[in-house]
Amino acid sequence: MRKSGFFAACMLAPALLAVSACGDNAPAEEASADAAGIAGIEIANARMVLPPVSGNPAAIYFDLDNKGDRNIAFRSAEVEGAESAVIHGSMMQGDQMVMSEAPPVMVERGGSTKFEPGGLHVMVFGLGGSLAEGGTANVTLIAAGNRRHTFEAKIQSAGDDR
Ligand SMILES: [Cu+2]
Repeated sequence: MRKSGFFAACMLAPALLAVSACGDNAPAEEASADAAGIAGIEIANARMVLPPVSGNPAAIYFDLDNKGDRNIAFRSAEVEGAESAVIHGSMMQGDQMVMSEAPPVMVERGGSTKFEPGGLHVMVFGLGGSLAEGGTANVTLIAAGNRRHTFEAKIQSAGDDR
């Protein structure tokens, strides 16, 4: 009895160590989470491409890594200075590319996804004057429970490389 208790304790120890090792990293991650959004979410290469014709919607692309410890489903988006923003998916319909509102974008822990031309993107409607070429747009992705992750996207013209 005593012996099995001892072994049980030994079995537990590595798990406890692992948990406390994770805990050691937590303060830094949570600090940045408070400032910038959801812990573990990292955005790279974010850009907002202006429409070739003024008055049309713009599109936002970026690479997203989920380095956090849980899966996250992003349901919607907001862009400061725009009337509205919608997460769009693209698909081929016959020989035409069509896009429509995407179902929630699930990013598993440890996983990543790309918002890219011809695929997922954030479509931005009603661009205000503050959203001009060479500037930055404040983009917020919103997950279940109204957890929000805000990042900056460089604003570029339609002619630039996407
Ligand atoms: Cu779109």
